[in-house]
Amino acid sequence: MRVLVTGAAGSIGAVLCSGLVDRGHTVVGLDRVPEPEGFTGGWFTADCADPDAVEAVFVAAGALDAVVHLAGIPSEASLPEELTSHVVTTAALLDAMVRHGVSRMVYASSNHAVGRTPRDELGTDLLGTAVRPRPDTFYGVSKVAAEALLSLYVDRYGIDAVATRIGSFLPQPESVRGLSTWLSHDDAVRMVEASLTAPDPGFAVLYGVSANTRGWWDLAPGRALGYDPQDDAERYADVVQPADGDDAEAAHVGGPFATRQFERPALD
Ligand code: 15L
Repeated sequence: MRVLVTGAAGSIGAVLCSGLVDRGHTVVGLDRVPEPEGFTGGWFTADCADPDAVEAVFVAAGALDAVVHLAGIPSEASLPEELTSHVVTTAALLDAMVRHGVSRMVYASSNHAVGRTPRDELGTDLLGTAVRPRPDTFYGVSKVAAEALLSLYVDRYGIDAVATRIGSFLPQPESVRGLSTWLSHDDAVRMVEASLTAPDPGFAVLYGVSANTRGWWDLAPGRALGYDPQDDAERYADVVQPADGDDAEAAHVGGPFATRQFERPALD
């Protein structure tokens, strides 16, 4: 497939671009920063929040099969900043996709779309995707809103869109919470390739985590699309050091984002 990857210079982007190329796909990178050294494939430097710039990228890029949209602030900021970073960028890309006949988006949503879900409400159950959106931050709110936008465009225009609610994307888990939330690099590539190639997903949501023994999220929606995670954070359990904040982080699935330190007015 010929895939436009936004946020291609970021930590997830770099891993996915090389992983998709290794699997035989052609990758076109898009980021606000210039092409990283060693990148193989086309590159565009532009801001996805600028619809004219996005349109120019689609014109210059030529035929695309799909967009993998990773670009966006990966942490908490004010509500307007988050909405621009996640919702406006998604809208600009979706509009360009409709104009240019690109029929699939794989979207980097986040576990923080449901991060305010209390762990004690789950008991021993896994958290599925047919649950109330329960964001823990303005970051999480904007991910929920971006997912809603995908749903609208799937219904209006018949495109396919897979929202991947990513856990903790790291080379290896670094905290006790991470033993539940880790997404390995290799599983991230597996997840995105499955989301790109699953036949007719329509609008779908999956949890982007590895097959962690201590996982909290239901992997069945991902497996239904062909995402077959192979890694398990448990193999790092002996090297992860307990920390003071572990109990506070364990109260909600969003961990630190659901703690009081993130509480602030929306427009500050
Ligand atoms: C995310 O979605 C964030 O982008 C990242 O900064 C981490 O907070 C990660 O989730 C996580 O929950 O570990």
